[in-house]
Amino acid sequence: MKLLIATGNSGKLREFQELLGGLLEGGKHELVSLKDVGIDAPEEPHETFHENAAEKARHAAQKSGLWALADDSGICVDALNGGPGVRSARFADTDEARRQKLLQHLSSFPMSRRGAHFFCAAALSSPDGQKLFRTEGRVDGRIATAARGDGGFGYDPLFIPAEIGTKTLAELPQEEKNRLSHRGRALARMSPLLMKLLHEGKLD
Ligand code: ITT
Repeated sequence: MKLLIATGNSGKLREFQELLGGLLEGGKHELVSLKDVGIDAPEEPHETFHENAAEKARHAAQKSGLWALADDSGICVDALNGGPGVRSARFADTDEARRQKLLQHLSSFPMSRRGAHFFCAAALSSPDGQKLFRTEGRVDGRIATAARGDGGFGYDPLFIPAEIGTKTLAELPQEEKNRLSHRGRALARMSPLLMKLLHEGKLD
């Protein structure tokens, strides 16, 4: 059985593969990417993470004829009224430019006013797009005053998880990020369904 991981973001794809690795052990399952099946990532026209995640999963499933798993995620900063939030990818053109822009917006804010969270809406669609399963996850923390660390991707060098306290997500080993991240939590909630799908080939 093949499961399509419907993302055009290589950092996310790597994390999906790591997070789903355990579920796939011992079975005849295969994770395939959008690149493998030659499908482009769809637009993200909606105002909520859940609607965008559903759109991405359905689009990829219907185009490929496979079950497809997608996420829509982003960083929500208290001092920016939850922004860039669902527009995190569109905040600037590159990861580096997005991090610089966020640091600039918060330059006058002390640590006590740099609260933020990462949010992930995950969606799993049946090949015909008729069945859709959704979960979500979040991790709370603060925005650092400068980028630190080489791990992860995107906004990770700026985000200090509350339960860690000092290091950014990009300074943690990848397994540690996966354990506490918004994506790790959303997929942990999806995993009973994924287990059933991968072992029985369908979901009711
Ligand atoms: P797909 O839609 O193809 O999956 P995308 O990068 O466009 O890829 P999103 O629309 O969900 O994905 O945008 C997410 C944005 O939030 C993007 O800028 C990411 O870098 C950032 N982001 C999401 N999860 C993150 C994480 O775990 N660590 C760092 N940044 C993250």
